[in-house]
Amino acid sequence: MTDNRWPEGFLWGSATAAAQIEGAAHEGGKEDSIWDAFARVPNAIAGGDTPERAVDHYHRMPQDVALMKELGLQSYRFSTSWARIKPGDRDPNPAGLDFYSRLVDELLEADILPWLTLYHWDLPQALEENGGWANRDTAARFRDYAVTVYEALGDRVTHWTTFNEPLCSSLIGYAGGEHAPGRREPRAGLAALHHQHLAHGLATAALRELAAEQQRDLKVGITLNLTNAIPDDPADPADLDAARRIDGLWNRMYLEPLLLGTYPADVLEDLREHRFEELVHDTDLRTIAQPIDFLGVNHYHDDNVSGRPLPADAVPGLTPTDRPTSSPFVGSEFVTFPSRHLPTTAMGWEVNPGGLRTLLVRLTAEYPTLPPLYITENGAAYDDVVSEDGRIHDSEREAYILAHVDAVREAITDGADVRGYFVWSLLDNFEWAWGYEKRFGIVRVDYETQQRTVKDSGLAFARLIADARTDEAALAAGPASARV
Ligand code: IFM
Repeated sequence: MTDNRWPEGFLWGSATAAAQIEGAAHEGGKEDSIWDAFARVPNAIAGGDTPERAVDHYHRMPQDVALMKELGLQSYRFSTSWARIKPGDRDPNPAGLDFYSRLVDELLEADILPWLTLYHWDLPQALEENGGWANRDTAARFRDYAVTVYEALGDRVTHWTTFNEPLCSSLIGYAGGEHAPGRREPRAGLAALHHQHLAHGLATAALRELAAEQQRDLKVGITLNLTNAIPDDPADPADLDAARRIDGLWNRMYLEPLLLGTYPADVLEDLREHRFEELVHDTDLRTIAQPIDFLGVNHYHDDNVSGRPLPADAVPGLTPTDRPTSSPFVGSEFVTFPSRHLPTTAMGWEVNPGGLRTLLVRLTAEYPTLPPLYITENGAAYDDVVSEDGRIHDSEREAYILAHVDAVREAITDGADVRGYFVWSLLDNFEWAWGYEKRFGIVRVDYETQQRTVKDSGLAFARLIADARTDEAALAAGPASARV
């Protein structure tokens, strides 16, 4: 580290996901994803909201890219919709590919690095009808989809993420039931977990082969949502064991196969009744543990966990709230037990920037083969108010972002190799089972008019980027020009 506070080339960006912003859910050849179908299930989504229109990014993409440029973003992390690119997982859809091709061109023209995620939870519904991620064949279908996207965009996109937060699209979607496809089948959740790992490995290998053939620069990785599982009472063996189990199920079941080529023995033991090992074929772990160029880390909050019996007001499932929440695999243990008396966001999530620093330092210490890290998501939902001056003075979100950015800087000082930070999210958007009720954007969207207004947090983030870039340029030019 130098006195400009950030390592050279540190990347500043913002992130979104296709189903959360695009809208045009049945336009341009796109067919149902599991989220379109899930939104039709009564009471699955708060307020009966759907991703049908979202924030209309499909039609407003050039203006949205102009907004990114105005904010000074160096990179934009977006996802492609499988159901738009290969509706029903059939033949490639030229209109779908064309949308992403135009997006990439627009970004490059604005000098913004496209950072592409292939899967941010929106499986084509047709594949779900064939078993979805519980069906091993879906891993091969994903590899073929990845190849289609690479063939269309690989000449211009260098940074590829296979999966975003597979925990959510496997265990929460197939065992917890709170996310699409809304299944509550523990064994299907575990099958989805393993098959998504396999899909990651197959796609990574295929992309590497194509890039090598064409002598292209390729950076490929995966994004995990990682937590610190904190025992509610560190002196209580039941709480300590609950913390071990949550850490195992939510962190190590992802990190270890991907980075070490093994599944954690203690978790397999916990899951004995589900016969997890039977899902793992001979060469799978070798396929899964392909070297990756980066690990994306999404972190919003820690999880305070306890092994004490569930109280009467517990809510089933995995979504952290301000009430105790149970997990389908940990028996009576519950998480996000709200006893730490920390401030919380509108999601009921604790605000504790030190947790991000701890997490990054822990990863660095625990995984010697860890690739460079990028914070691919961090941010906060708050109940924004539009002031009389038309502005959104979202001081809590601004403070949240700045404090977490500081925590990243501290982790770097402690030795973590973190190379970038993407704030979640560029725009207010469709927050999955919460619908449009929870706003994470640094840019407000008026859902009636689709008007965009940069919030104070967005302005602060833009200043932060500008300062970091000025310092970097000054440093490159020599000490005389350093910012005061
Ligand atoms: O909106 C989501 C995103 O899609 C995945 N990570 C967490 C965000 C906030 O819940």
